[in-house]
Amino acid sequence: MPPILALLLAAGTSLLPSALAHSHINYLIINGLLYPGFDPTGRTHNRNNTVGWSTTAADDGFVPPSNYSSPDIICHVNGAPALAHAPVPQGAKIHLQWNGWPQSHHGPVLSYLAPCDSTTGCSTVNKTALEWTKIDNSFPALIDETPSPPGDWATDVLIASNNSWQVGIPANLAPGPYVLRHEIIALHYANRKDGAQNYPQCVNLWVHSAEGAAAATPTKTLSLGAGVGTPATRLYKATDPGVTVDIYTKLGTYVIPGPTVVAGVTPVPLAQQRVSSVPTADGTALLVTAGKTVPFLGPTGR
Ligand SMILES: *[C@@H]1O[C@H](CO)[C@@H](O)[C@H](O)[C@H]1NC(C)=O
Ligand SMILES: *[C@@H]1O[C@H](CO)[C@@H](O)[C@H](O)[C@H]1NC(C)=O
Ligand SMILES: *[C@@H]1O[C@H](CO)[C@@H](O)[C@H](O)[C@H]1NC(C)=O
Ligand SMILES: *[C@@H]1O[C@H](CO)[C@@H](O)[C@H](O)[C@H]1NC(C)=O
Ligand SMILES: [Cu+2]
Repeated sequence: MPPILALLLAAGTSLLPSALAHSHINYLIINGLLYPGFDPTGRTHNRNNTVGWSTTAADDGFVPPSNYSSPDIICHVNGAPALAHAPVPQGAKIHLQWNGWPQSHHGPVLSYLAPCDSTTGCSTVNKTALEWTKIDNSFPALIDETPSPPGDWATDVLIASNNSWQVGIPANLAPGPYVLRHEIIALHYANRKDGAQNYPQCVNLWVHSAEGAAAATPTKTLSLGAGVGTPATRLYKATDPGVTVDIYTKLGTYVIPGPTVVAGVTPVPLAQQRVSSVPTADGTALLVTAGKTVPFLGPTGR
């Protein structure tokens, strides 16, 4: 970015069109199959197949550090569970398609999982009781400050990947229903008081065992039972070094907010993020009816 642009940003001008455009997850792709996310800007949803949690963030906006202990940080403003779950084999990569991302909004890309009850799934879950374990922190979030700050961040990789991010589901993750909390923290105003911007997005998954050649070699199962993770309202503090940075000065290093990635899990490396992923068909989402998971076979209506 030219220094003059950085100065304008640092000075807080909102003349840049990109500063107005925020985003949400449009859809996910798992092994070529598309599952719809939730569009908060007004699209009508068939809730039977939408796997993205609903929110009232109609401006596609963010949650500020002053609200890090508010339930809004869990799954965005007034986040409420999706009815459907996207089925996903252990070890699969999930392609999360954002509806664009502004270049100015540099920052880390984070992903967490929280387990739900294995019979009732995630559609009726109490979001404040969810306990989150980090499975991806886009390390290194700050990729390159040369020739000058702010340089390239994980978000620049996301933009270069057609505004998408690949999240790996651990091959040894215990099968069952999970909420995936995927989040971008934009740092373009983090040099101001309460200036960082968190964009959390939640989707329901139902993890099942991989089959055939993709099956995991026997290894210790990753069980995210009670007490393993952290409630989202305790993930971050407004004083965290990773949310009080001035990205227009040379940082050298950057401390990614939140807990560390759970032991034994390797996030999809940055070098493998830049893949094109165009869906081949619509996926069949899973609903829980009378305590049983059933495929939703209706039209998906993206
Ligand atoms: C959603 O599923 C419920 C329960 O199976 C069904 O009654 C309803 O018609 C479905 N809605 C749509 C739009 O398919
Ligand atoms: C932060 O939370 C307060 C209290 O719930 C709310 O009024 C305000 O709109 C929130 N701010 C943002 C930017 O979401
Ligand atoms: C939801 O979970 C929170 C935290 O565990 C708990 O305090 C609250 O009572 C629960 N709400 C309901 C309706 O169960
Ligand atoms: C890029 O993303 C758009 C949706 O935002 C999608 O329609 C298009 O197919 C994607 N292209 C590639 C090459 O992945
Ligand atoms: Cu924005």
